[in-house]
Amino acid sequence: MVTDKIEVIKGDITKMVVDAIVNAANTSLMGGGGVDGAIHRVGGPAILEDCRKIVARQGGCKTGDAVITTAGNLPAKYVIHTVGPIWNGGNSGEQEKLANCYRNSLALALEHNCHTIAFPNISTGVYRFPKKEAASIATNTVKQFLAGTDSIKSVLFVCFDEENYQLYKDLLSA
Ligand code: AR6
Repeated sequence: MVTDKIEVIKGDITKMVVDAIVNAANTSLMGGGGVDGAIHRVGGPAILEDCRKIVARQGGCKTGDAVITTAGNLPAKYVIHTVGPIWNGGNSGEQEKLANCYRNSLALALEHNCHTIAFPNISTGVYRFPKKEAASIATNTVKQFLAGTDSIKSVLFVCFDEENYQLYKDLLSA
């Protein structure tokens, strides 16, 4: 069952001992606040160095896309940086873009032989995506992806706030 591979945790994603943690970045890949700030702060400058190389090569990261770097001093092996959509009322393709973040991050994890992946609640902070809808998109997209591969053994949803934690708990126990 794909749901056996999905876990919800309340905590700080920088502490996760997994193959890859996902970062809710922005298109510049040059860092920011929220989870992005925490990942660069704890992971150290090696992550930004890798991001700069990616920017030099491809000029940043589009909304919904994902790129991979070292995890620097973090316990994870890699950081997958994805760019969530900024909520703009829901008629600008935000839902599909958010689903692409989860899909493209998992595809990149698979390419790099990552079997365990931790996600934050992408776009639900500074980018203001409604939390309930975001949680539903995240869980459905991950379930769909896991149904198509045996290689990914575990997906953690790491919730930082109580509201997201309860939403994910409810969705995944239903
Ligand atoms: N571990 C897990 N989740 C966290 C952590 C943490 N250490 N810190 C915050 N969160 P946000 P966004 C949660 O704003 O909405 C940045 O400046 C937080 O509670 O980090 O995608 C980027 O550079 C929320 O539920 O990301 C972009 O400019 C979730 O992470 C912009 O913010 C996402 O909140 C991206 O905005």
